Amino acid sequence: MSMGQDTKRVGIIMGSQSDWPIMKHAADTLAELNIPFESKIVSAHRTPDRLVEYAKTAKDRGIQVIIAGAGGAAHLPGMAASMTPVPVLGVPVESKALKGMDSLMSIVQMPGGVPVGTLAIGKAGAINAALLAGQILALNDTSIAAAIDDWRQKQTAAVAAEPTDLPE
Ligand code: RP5
Repeated sequence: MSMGQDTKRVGIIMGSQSDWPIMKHAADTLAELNIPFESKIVSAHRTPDRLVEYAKTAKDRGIQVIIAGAGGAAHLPGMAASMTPVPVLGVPVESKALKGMDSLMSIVQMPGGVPVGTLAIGKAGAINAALLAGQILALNDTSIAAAIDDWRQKQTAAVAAEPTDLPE
Protein backbone atom coordinates (compact mmCIF):
# COMPACT_ATOMS: atom_id res chain seq x y z
CA MET A 1 0.00 0.00 0.00
CA SER A 2 1.10 3.60 -0.48
CA MET A 3 1.94 5.43 2.69
CA GLY A 4 0.76 9.00 3.21
CA GLN A 5 1.72 11.42 5.96
CA ASP A 6 -1.30 10.33 7.98
CA THR A 7 -0.84 6.58 7.70
CA LYS A 8 -0.50 5.11 11.17
CA ARG A 9 2.65 3.02 11.28
CA VAL A 10 2.48 1.66 14.82
CA GLY A 11 -0.63 0.22 16.42
CA ILE A 12 -0.85 0.32 20.21
CA ILE A 13 -3.49 -2.05 21.50
CA MET A 14 -4.39 -2.82 25.10
CA GLY A 15 -6.78 -5.18 26.81
CA SER A 16 -8.57 -2.59 28.90
CA GLN A 17 -8.99 1.08 29.66
CA SER A 18 -7.19 0.25 32.91
CA ASP A 19 -4.00 -0.43 30.90
CA TRP A 20 -3.89 3.11 29.48
CA PRO A 21 -1.90 4.80 32.30
CA ILE A 22 0.95 2.42 31.44
CA MET A 23 0.44 2.20 27.68
CA LYS A 24 0.26 5.99 27.46
CA HIS A 25 4.02 5.96 27.97
CA ALA A 26 4.38 4.08 24.68
CA ALA A 27 2.09 6.61 22.99
CA ASP A 28 4.01 9.57 24.44
CA THR A 29 7.32 8.11 23.33
CA LEU A 30 6.10 7.51 19.77
CA ALA A 31 4.80 11.07 19.70
CA GLU A 32 8.22 12.34 20.81
CA LEU A 33 9.73 10.43 17.88
CA ASN A 34 7.11 11.89 15.52
CA ILE A 35 5.93 8.41 14.49
CA PRO A 36 2.24 8.23 13.47
CA PHE A 37 0.41 5.74 15.67
CA GLU A 38 -3.05 4.73 16.83
CA SER A 39 -4.21 3.57 20.28
CA LYS A 40 -7.10 1.09 20.64
CA ILE A 41 -8.72 -1.00 23.33
CA VAL A 42 -8.82 -4.56 22.02
CA SER A 43 -9.46 -7.35 24.49
CA ALA A 44 -8.61 -10.96 23.65
CA HIS A 45 -11.32 -12.08 26.08
CA ARG A 46 -14.01 -9.37 26.09
CA THR A 47 -13.87 -8.29 22.43
CA PRO A 48 -12.46 -11.29 20.55
CA ASP A 49 -14.08 -10.31 17.22
CA ARG A 50 -12.49 -6.86 17.48
CA LEU A 51 -9.11 -8.53 17.99
CA VAL A 52 -9.51 -10.74 14.91
CA GLU A 53 -10.55 -7.75 12.80
CA TYR A 54 -7.67 -5.64 14.11
CA ALA A 55 -4.96 -8.25 13.62
CA LYS A 56 -6.14 -9.37 10.20
CA THR A 57 -6.39 -5.85 8.74
CA ALA A 58 -3.38 -4.20 10.42
CA LYS A 59 -0.82 -4.89 7.70
CA ASP A 60 -3.05 -3.75 4.85
CA ARG A 61 -3.80 -0.52 6.73
CA GLY A 62 -0.06 0.25 6.88
CA ILE A 63 0.67 -0.80 10.46
CA GLN A 64 4.30 -2.00 10.58
CA VAL A 65 4.68 -2.79 14.28
CA ILE A 66 2.05 -3.64 16.89
CA ILE A 67 2.62 -2.86 20.57
CA ALA A 68 0.24 -4.94 22.66
CA GLY A 69 -0.15 -4.35 26.39
CA ALA A 70 -2.17 -6.52 28.72
CA GLY A 71 -2.26 -7.69 32.29
CA GLY A 72 -3.13 -10.85 34.17
CA ALA A 73 -4.01 -13.66 31.76
CA ALA A 74 -2.41 -11.57 29.06
CA HIS A 75 -3.33 -13.37 25.86
CA LEU A 76 -3.64 -10.27 23.67
CA PRO A 77 -0.08 -10.03 22.30
CA GLY A 78 0.16 -13.72 21.47
CA MET A 79 -3.26 -13.94 19.87
CA ALA A 80 -2.55 -10.82 17.81
CA ALA A 81 0.79 -12.30 16.72
CA SER A 82 -0.94 -15.50 15.64
CA MET A 83 -3.06 -13.59 13.11
CA THR A 84 -0.64 -11.12 11.52
CA PRO A 85 2.84 -11.09 9.98
CA VAL A 86 3.39 -7.64 11.55
CA PRO A 87 5.96 -7.84 14.41
CA VAL A 88 4.26 -7.75 17.82
CA LEU A 89 5.93 -6.28 20.91
CA GLY A 90 4.30 -7.32 24.18
CA VAL A 91 4.13 -5.13 27.27
CA PRO A 92 3.20 -6.91 30.52
CA VAL A 93 1.00 -4.57 32.54
CA GLU A 94 1.30 -4.85 36.31
CA SER A 95 -1.61 -6.74 37.84
CA LYS A 96 -2.93 -6.17 41.35
CA ALA A 97 -2.85 -9.80 42.50
CA LEU A 98 0.52 -10.93 41.14
CA LYS A 99 2.33 -7.66 40.41
CA GLY A 100 2.58 -8.40 36.69
CA MET A 101 4.46 -11.68 36.99
CA ASP A 102 1.35 -13.35 35.56
CA SER A 103 1.29 -10.85 32.69
CA LEU A 104 4.99 -11.38 32.00
CA MET A 105 4.77 -15.16 31.98
CA SER A 106 1.64 -15.12 29.82
CA ILE A 107 3.30 -12.93 27.22
CA VAL A 108 6.86 -14.24 27.18
CA GLN A 109 6.21 -17.98 27.07
CA MET A 110 5.03 -18.21 23.48
CA PRO A 111 5.28 -21.53 21.67
CA GLY A 112 8.01 -21.79 19.03
CA GLY A 113 6.76 -20.46 15.70
CA VAL A 114 4.70 -17.52 16.96
CA PRO A 115 7.09 -14.86 18.27
CA VAL A 116 6.22 -11.95 20.55
CA GLY A 117 9.05 -9.59 21.53
CA THR A 118 8.46 -9.21 25.25
CA LEU A 119 9.46 -6.09 27.16
CA ALA A 120 9.74 -5.32 30.87
CA ILE A 121 6.72 -5.10 33.17
CA GLY A 122 5.08 -1.67 33.27
CA LYS A 123 6.28 1.80 32.34
CA ALA A 124 9.83 0.83 31.31
CA GLY A 125 8.41 -1.85 29.02
CA ALA A 126 5.96 0.57 27.43
CA ILE A 127 8.66 3.16 26.75
CA ASN A 128 11.07 0.55 25.42
CA ALA A 129 8.41 -1.01 23.19
CA ALA A 130 7.95 2.37 21.52
CA LEU A 131 11.71 2.87 21.15
CA LEU A 132 12.12 -0.63 19.74
CA ALA A 133 9.25 -0.07 17.32
CA GLY A 134 11.00 3.13 16.26
CA GLN A 135 14.29 1.30 15.80
CA ILE A 136 12.57 -1.31 13.60
CA LEU A 137 11.02 1.40 11.43
CA ALA A 138 14.31 3.31 11.39
CA LEU A 139 15.94 0.50 9.40
CA ASN A 140 14.10 1.92 6.38
CA ASP A 141 13.42 5.48 7.47
CA THR A 142 16.23 7.98 7.94
CA SER A 143 14.06 10.62 9.64
CA ILE A 144 12.99 8.15 12.34
CA ALA A 145 16.63 7.04 12.70
CA ALA A 146 17.60 10.68 13.26
CA ALA A 147 14.78 11.13 15.80
CA ILE A 148 16.02 8.13 17.77
CA ASP A 149 19.60 9.40 17.74
CA ASP A 150 18.31 12.75 19.00
CA TRP A 151 16.16 11.10 21.72
CA ARG A 152 19.20 9.17 23.00
CA GLN A 153 21.43 12.22 22.99
CA LYS A 154 18.85 14.12 25.05
CA GLN A 155 18.57 11.21 27.47
CA THR A 156 22.35 11.15 27.94
CA ALA A 157 22.53 14.93 28.38
CA ALA A 158 19.84 14.74 31.09
CA VAL A 159 21.93 12.48 33.34
CA ALA A 160 23.67 14.56 36.01
CA ALA A 161 27.34 13.92 36.72
CA GLU A 162 26.78 13.88 40.46
CA PRO A 163 23.79 13.04 42.69
CA THR A 164 22.01 15.76 44.66
CA ASP A 165 19.60 15.74 47.60
CA LEU A 166 16.05 15.92 46.29
CA PRO A 167 13.03 17.06 48.35
CA GLU A 168 11.25 14.06 49.91
C1 RP5 B 1 -6.63 -7.64 30.99
O1 RP5 B 1 -7.16 -7.70 32.25
C2 RP5 B 1 -6.33 -6.20 30.74
O2 RP5 B 1 -5.24 -6.10 29.88
C3 RP5 B 1 -6.07 -5.63 32.09
O3 RP5 B 1 -4.68 -5.48 32.35
C4 RP5 B 1 -6.64 -6.68 33.03
C5 RP5 B 1 -7.69 -6.11 33.93
O4 RP5 B 1 -8.69 -5.51 33.16
P1 RP5 B 1 -9.85 -4.69 33.85
O5 RP5 B 1 -10.62 -5.67 34.70
O6 RP5 B 1 -9.21 -3.62 34.66
O7 RP5 B 1 -10.66 -4.12 32.73
O8 RP5 B 1 -7.49 -8.11 30.01
